[in-house]
Amino acid sequence: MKLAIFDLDGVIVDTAKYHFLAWKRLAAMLGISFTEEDNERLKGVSRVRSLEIVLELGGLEKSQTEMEELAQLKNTWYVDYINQLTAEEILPGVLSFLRLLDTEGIKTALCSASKNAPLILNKLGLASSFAVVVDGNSVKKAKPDPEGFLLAAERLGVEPQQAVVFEDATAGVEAAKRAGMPVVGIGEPDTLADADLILPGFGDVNQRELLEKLKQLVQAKISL
Ligand code: B16
Ligand code: MG
Repeated sequence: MKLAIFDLDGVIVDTAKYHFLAWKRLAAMLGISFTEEDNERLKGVSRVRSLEIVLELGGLEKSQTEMEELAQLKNTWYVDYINQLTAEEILPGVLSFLRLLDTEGIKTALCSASKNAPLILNKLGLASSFAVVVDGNSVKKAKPDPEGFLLAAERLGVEPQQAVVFEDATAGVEAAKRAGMPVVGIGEPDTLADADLILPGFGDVNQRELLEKLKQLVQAKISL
C-alpha cells in the first residue's frame, strides 16, 4: 500500500447538509419539492448532474443557458455556507488517520467531484495535507468514471492496485473499482455493498488495525 485516496464530502467533512440546503432553496424557487431522501441521489455526482436530477424530480426541462444560471445560483448559496466552515467540522478520526499514514510513509491524495474542493480544504486548514488534489476542475469525466482516481495515482507514480480509496458514495465506490483500486466504504452498508470493507467513519476504530487490514487487502489483490 503506497497511497490513500480520500473523497472529500462525506469522508473528510459533511458538506452534504449544505448542498441540501442550497438545492432545497433552488428547488423551492422552481416549485419543486426536495427532500433529504432526494438529496441522497446527489451525493458524489457532479453539480450539473445534480441539477438534472432536481429538474427531473419536478418534471422540468431547461435550456443550456438556464441550466448554467441555475447551477451558478445554487453554487453562490452553497459557497455562502462553505465560507463559514472551520477545522471543527473535520469528521472524527480523520486527522489522526492522516498522521498515522504520514508516519508509515504512505502518500495521501484527495479526489473529489467538487469544484469547491480547494476552498473547502482551505477553510478546514487541510490545504497542504495531501500530496495531490484532484477535483471537479481537473477531470473531464465525473465519478463513476475512474479518471480522477487514476489521475491521482499517476501524478504520484503509484500503480492503481497499490492505492486504497475511501468513499461515501455509490458512484465513488464504482469509480474506484473501475480504477482497479481496493475501496473502503465510509457510511451505511446498504449503499456501499460493493466496497471491499465498510466503516461508519474513522472515529471509534482501531486505526493501526485498520491500516494492517488495508495492507493485507492490497497484498491479497496483487497476489490474485
Ligand atoms: P460542487 P465529493 C461532491 O463531493 C458531492 O458529494 C456532490 O454532492 C456534489 O454535487 C459534487 O461534489 C460537486 O460539488 O458543486 O461543489 O462542484 O463527495 O466528490 O467530495
Ligand atoms: Mg463523497
